[in-house]
Amino acid sequence: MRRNSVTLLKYLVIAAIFIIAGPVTLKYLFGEKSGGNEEFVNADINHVMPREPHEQPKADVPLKKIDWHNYKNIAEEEQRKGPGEQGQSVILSAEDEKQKQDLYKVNGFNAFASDKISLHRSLKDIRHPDCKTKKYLNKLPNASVIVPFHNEHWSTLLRTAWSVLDRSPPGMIHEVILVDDFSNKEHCKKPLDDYVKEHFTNVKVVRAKKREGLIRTRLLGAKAATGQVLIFLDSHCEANINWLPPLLEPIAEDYKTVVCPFIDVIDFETFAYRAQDEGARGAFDWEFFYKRLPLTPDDLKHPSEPFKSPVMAGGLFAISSKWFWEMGGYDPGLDIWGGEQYELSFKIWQCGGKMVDAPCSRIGHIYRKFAPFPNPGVGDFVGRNYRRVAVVWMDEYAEYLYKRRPHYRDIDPGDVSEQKAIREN
Ligand SMILES: [Mn+2]
Repeated sequence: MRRNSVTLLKYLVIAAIFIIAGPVTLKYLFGEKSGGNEEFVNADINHVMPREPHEQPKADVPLKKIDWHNYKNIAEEEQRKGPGEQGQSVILSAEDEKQKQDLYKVNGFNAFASDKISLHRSLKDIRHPDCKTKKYLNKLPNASVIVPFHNEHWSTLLRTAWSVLDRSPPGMIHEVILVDDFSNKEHCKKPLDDYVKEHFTNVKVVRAKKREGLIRTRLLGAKAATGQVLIFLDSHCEANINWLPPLLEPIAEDYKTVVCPFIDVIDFETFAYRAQDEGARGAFDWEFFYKRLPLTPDDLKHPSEPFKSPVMAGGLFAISSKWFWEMGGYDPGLDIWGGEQYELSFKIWQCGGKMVDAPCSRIGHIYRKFAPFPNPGVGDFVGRNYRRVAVVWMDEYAEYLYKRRPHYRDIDPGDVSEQKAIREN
């Protein structure tokens, strides 16, 4: 029990630093518009970078908010019937059950069941009721959606793209970029190019020339993107009703705000869609395992309002392109995967930005039953990433990490001078 209270104390210290680092967030908490949204007003789809933030909106022009719901689309989706429609489970026949194993093995989820479901399947609207009447700024930035993948299953990858396009206001998705991390499944190659060419106008496939890992694959997508906001998604997601405006509005108000959606659960076996919970703040323990902490009493008073969260889960978030690149993107010295969510989170708030979770933006994600890919076989790359993050961003708090994982002290983090320079500036 004593250990628990010590741990709690440590979290509180981190929280205190967060609050000191981001006093500007208080303004947001009280619903005041922080200005600066002018930078996106009159954004046209080819205008890549937002205007300079020093151009403030004229005080006498009120910001107009509108209802972005596409009611025609919602009504059509409510009529849909078939396997998995309305976010329901798929029931496989006894014959199908015998056939599902091969696809299960290479995906870590029931891809055979996914193939029974339409690429345009409907989901149930499980948002908080307040979200259904919420209005957002009438001018919002456009977004490039970046979907890194390695050997993703055909129907789950395409359903990710379709759900994004089907449930977004026209023109707000500047592009969807499918970033192929050197897949070797046949369908990920020419068949994917052909499908994209035939069915989409604003989806493109970008390919790595060798296996890069998740972090560098995301960077590859970000470099190819020309939208004002970058939205990173996993390759087996389904965006739910009106998911996009709640992600974009906090960024329109302050380009240094990074926004995460609520991540719902798509069942790895049945593809049923359900809530994970109704929100939590991101955190970590001193072995760098991601943790979720309860919302504050104040957050609970406004269940449809974005709330501050100091650490992102990592896979799904929206960030202005301007802010992402001002911070140098991800540390390119991080290898494959692991620790990048901490690196970016620490960087965001230590460099004067903030992070919020938007409860009205919900995106389903398939949490796999097991990891189907072999270990890359390049040693403890996760440990090295953690060591790098600790050396650059954690000062004396790195000691808590080393206390639990003493061997991190001896890992060579490589050259971190560039990352330290980003922190200094
Ligand atoms: Mn995933």
